[in-house]
Parts: sequence; C-alpha cells; structure tokens
Amino acid sequence: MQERRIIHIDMDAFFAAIEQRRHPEYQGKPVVVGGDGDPHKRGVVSTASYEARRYGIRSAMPLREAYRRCPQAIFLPVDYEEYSSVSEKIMAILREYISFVEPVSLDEAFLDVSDSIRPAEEIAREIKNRIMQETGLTASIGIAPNKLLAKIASDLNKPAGFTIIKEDEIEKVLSGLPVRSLWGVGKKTESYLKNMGINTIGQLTRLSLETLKEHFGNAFGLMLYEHSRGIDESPVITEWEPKSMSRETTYQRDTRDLGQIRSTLLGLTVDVVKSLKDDGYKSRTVTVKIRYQGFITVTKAKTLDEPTDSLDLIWKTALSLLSKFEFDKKVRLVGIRISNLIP
Ligand code: TTP
Ligand code: MG
Repeated sequence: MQERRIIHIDMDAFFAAIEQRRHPEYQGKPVVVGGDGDPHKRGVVSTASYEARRYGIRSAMPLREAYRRCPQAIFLPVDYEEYSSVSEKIMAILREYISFVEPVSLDEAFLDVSDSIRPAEEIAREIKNRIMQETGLTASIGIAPNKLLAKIASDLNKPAGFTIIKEDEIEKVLSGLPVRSLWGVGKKTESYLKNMGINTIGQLTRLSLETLKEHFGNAFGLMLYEHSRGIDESPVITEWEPKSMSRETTYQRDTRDLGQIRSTLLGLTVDVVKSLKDDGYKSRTVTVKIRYQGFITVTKAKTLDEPTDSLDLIWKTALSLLSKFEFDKKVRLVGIRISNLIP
C-alpha cells in the first residue's frame, strides 16, 4: 500500500491569539479568554495565551483559579462570532489546496494530500504562510503517514511548530511520550495505566494484545495496541459540498449608523462572493443577519430564480433585504449567508 501523507493543522492558543491580534496592546501579555471575561464570576478558561500558560493557567480551569495564579492577566469574554469567522477564513484557505479537508474543530483540521503531486511539506509551508498573511495568526503543523501521528506531530513543537514524523521514526518519537498523547486516552485511562506502572507509550507497547483486551475490552484494547505502535488507518472525512458560506462582523461598538452598516455588509458580500467564485459555486439564497443590542437576532432571506455568482446581483439582493430591517435599536453584528449552493 502506498504511504499516506496527512497534514494536521492546529492554531496556537486560538481564541487568545485572535484577541491579541485585534488588540495589539495585549501582545506579549498573559491573556485569558473564558466565560464573560469576569474572573470573579463562575466560569472556566476557554484558552490562555502562551504568556498566561507560564503561570500554569490551562483550558477548563475555573476562572477564579486562573485569577489566583495571575491576577494581572487580561481576562476577556468569549466572542464565538469572531472566532468562527476567523475559523472560516482558515478552512477556506485549506480548501484551496485540497478538497480532502476534515475540519475537526474551529482551529483544527486534517488534510489528505496523498494524491497530490506536490510534496506535503511544500503544501504545508505554503498553508502556514498564507494563514499568517491572511489572519495574522500562527499555526502548528504536523505531517505524518496517518491522522494519529499527524496530530501528535502538530502538538510536539507548539507554538508555530512544523514537525514531520517519517515512517522509520515512529517508534523513536512515540516511545518517550506520555500515554495521554494518544487519541482516546483521557484522565481515566491514564490513571488506570499508571496503576499498572505504565506512563509512556513505549511502556504501553510492552503489554500484549491479550492483556490490553482483558483490561480495556476488545475494541479499546485493540485501539491502544495499534495506536501505541503508531498504527491508524482512519480516513480523512471530507464534507463534499459546502451547504452555505457566510461572513459576519461584530462591531467593537454597537451602532445605528446605516451608512456604516451598509458598508460593512458590502465588505462581507464582496468577501463571500469571492469565496463562492473561487470555489466554483453559484448560490440561489441570500440571507442577511442583524443582531441588535441585547442579543436579539433577526434574519431575512430571499431566494433568487436562478443560481448566481454575480456580485452585483447578490449585493442588490442583500441591500434590498437590509432595507426591510428596523433600526430602532443599535446593531451589534452584521452578517450575510449565501446558501442553496450548486457547483
Ligand atoms: P486547542 O487547540 O485545544 O487550544 P488552543 O488553540 O487554545 O491552544 P494550543 O492549540 O496552542 O495548545 O483549542 C482550540 C480552541 O478551542 C481554544 O482556543 C479555545 C477552545 N477551547 C475551549 O473553549 N475549551 C477547552 O477546554 C479547550 C481545550 C479549547
Ligand atoms: Mg489550537
């Protein structure tokens, strides 16, 4: 069987890095994103900048605990709208390179470039640079013969890592890593293995398949057996067709200025129509979304007679939809979605 070439991309301190990019004054400082940004309230850390991690702050830690460890950190609320729109940009870049993209979460994806003529390393370097140019954010990249190893690789030299694991290095790379690095090994399995005297993946490979099945059941036992040896044949699962494309912007300051709202919508429309054209799609349905102060969200949609990729027509439609909204309250977010896509 031909060796597969899988690329795994994982953005560094994703939510925190986005906040540091849009507030340059936070760069180089400990930033903690979580809850509504008030460390005295209940809530957990979504993520922390690498500067904040030096104080032992980690994802899922209570905000109060994070505050105790680093009271001078900058605490910020989670802004999913913004993070999703950055995520979409990143995924769109990836899809330009290869149609086999599996987004795993907002900041993480696998690409299968096995059939590409270009070397995986070259594609990955270009992707990393494009992400930096177009979002100002750093990604960590892993390249390996399968998903399991590509994910381990991208994690090895964070942040801004670029790590390749070759077939003949698998054992060497895995043996010293904690068992926790393996997919599916969480706290419970980790402490169970620890009680058996096993801390590293290398130690795990010394257990026979029978022993593993005895302790962990047939399926999970087999998985541990294979994964500890770097064996993983799971495919990169692709969504074949995007059902819709969207762009949205949250204002730093809520506004009722219709001129500003119109120009925001125009920018978003230009952007989304560009993606539509680049991906070779046409769309029939245009939806405009407005979120007012107080988180009240209203959407209005129109379906055209014919699918189109014409910026003029999509913009005219968006503008006519915008005119149907009321602007008695200030606007927090403006968005556009084009759906009913056909290749
Ligand atoms: P991760 O990729 O796990 O973390 P990260 O990107 O912040 O940092 P790094 O990859 O450099 O280690 O998760 C991506 C985003 O998902 C993260 O920025 C915030 C969010 N997230 C949570 O909201 N809760 C969590 O418990 C975790 C782990 C992540
Ligand atoms: Mg990440």
